[in-house]
Amino acid sequence: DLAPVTRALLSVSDKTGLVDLGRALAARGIELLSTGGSAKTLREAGLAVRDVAEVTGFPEMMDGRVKTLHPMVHGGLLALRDNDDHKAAMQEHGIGAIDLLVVNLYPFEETVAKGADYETCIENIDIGGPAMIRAAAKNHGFVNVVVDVEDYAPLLAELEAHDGQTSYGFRQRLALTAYARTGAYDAAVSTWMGDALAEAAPRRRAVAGKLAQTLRYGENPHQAAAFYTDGSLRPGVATATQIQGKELSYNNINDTDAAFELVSEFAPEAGPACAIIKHANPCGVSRGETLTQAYSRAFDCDRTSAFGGIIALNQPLDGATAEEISQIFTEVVIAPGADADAMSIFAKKKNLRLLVTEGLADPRQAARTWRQVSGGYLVQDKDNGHITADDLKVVTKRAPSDQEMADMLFAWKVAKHVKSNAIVYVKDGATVGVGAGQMSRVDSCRIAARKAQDMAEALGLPAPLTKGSVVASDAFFPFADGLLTAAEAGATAVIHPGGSMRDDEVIAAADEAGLAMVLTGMRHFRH
Ligand code: 93A
Repeated sequence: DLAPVTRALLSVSDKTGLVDLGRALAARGIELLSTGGSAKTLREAGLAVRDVAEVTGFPEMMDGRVKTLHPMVHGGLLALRDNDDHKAAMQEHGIGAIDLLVVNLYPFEETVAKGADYETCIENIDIGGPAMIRAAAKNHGFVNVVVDVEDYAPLLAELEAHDGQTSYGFRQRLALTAYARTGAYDAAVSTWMGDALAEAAPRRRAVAGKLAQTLRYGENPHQAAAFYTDGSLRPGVATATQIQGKELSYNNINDTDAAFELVSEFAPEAGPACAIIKHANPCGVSRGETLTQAYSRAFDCDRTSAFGGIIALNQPLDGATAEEISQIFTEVVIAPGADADAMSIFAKKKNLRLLVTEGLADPRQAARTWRQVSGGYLVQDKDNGHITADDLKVVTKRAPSDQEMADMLFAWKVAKHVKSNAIVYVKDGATVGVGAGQMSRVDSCRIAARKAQDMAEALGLPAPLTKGSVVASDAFFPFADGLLTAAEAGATAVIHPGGSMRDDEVIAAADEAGLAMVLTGMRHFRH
């Protein structure tokens, strides 16, 4: 199943490693064909190259839109070397076989990420490149196709190992990579067009992704896993720089994303904020006078769960906060920067992963989320819903105080990031109890209150911090029971969407208990 490589076509936008590759191929006596810019680069390095234009008998034309789209090229890639008809056709038309294709495509994804205009993006849709890649990959029985600079070295090693030939298994793997690339490329085009046309219905889009990291395993050690990025340059776990620590795991990436998206709700201009995440749910979120205080107050919400958690900060990490964080075991810290003090303190904690981003995520930015179900995908707009104090409707006899109002808006932002049924108690800009992921709302109310009680005992406080707190619920209270549980825990004000059949009953119970209640008219389910 070994096949020799005697003629190669090189046509690359990213010229990284091109000259070295060309030189190594030429040293094996492999003839080099190439397109305009690639040929120029090779020639300037002193290599002998034949222009594709010479092979096709047509100049590259129409600003390069048509350069390799020709039977002399595609015949050379697609001809079956062991088929008499194909051999006769090659003979008759003077088509030479091309055994190796090296292509990387016009940088469409990068052009989109840079925010280029519509025409520029269109011009960066590569046509000839994917056509050749698909042809060569189809004919992997004989032809090698390389679409990634990372595969240059393995290709040369393969040629070396087999005296200028490649094995069938090797060519198959190259073909698989090639189709993954062309598939992702067209998906990126489709995603971009969907955005450009503000096409609300996601049904006309394909999923785009680029393999960023092969993970050690998935959610559990027996599950293989990988991380794909979508080419967006937005601040977040996918674009962050890792300063130190082991490779991120599947669960780390998921939780770090949750932590960073949550802390990004809090504009740095409004003061420091910290979110601590466990299993994609916050176990403490707080504002503070300082970053250290924001962290400590977040930690005090649920010290037990915070162990081994993921911490996100909305301002650059400083030395004092790094020192405080170092007191317990933490998996990941993500922040929009870290100063020298912080880095030297963390350097002693080899296992702690530190990620820095360039700024925060924009929680209002439009985006899509994907979820897999058996047999398909669910696609929806990202929940970038947002409310201000003006959107709230006070429905109780008592109106909330300014402090209650500020805390309710804080609690509401946190609740959006808690798995449903979400219940979040907040006092003075810090969560004091979080109930997440329960099948009944009243259980989330009870669990959050119970955890606050436990923390009060652990910290030696006279009363749980839920006393005098406000409470947010991600969806309406279907009955008064959840509300009454919150009142019993000491909550004095409640924020929720409203809209239940029994709203009147729930409002009456709030009035009875002396609570202030506001309705948002917006739900934040998160499953
Ligand atoms: O404009 S194209 O779609 N038309 C073509 O016929 C064609 N052939 C190769 N783009 C085409 N290519 C692409 O040109 C390759 O995929 C590669 O990205 C680029 C290399 O051009 P150059 O060698 O001139 O820098």
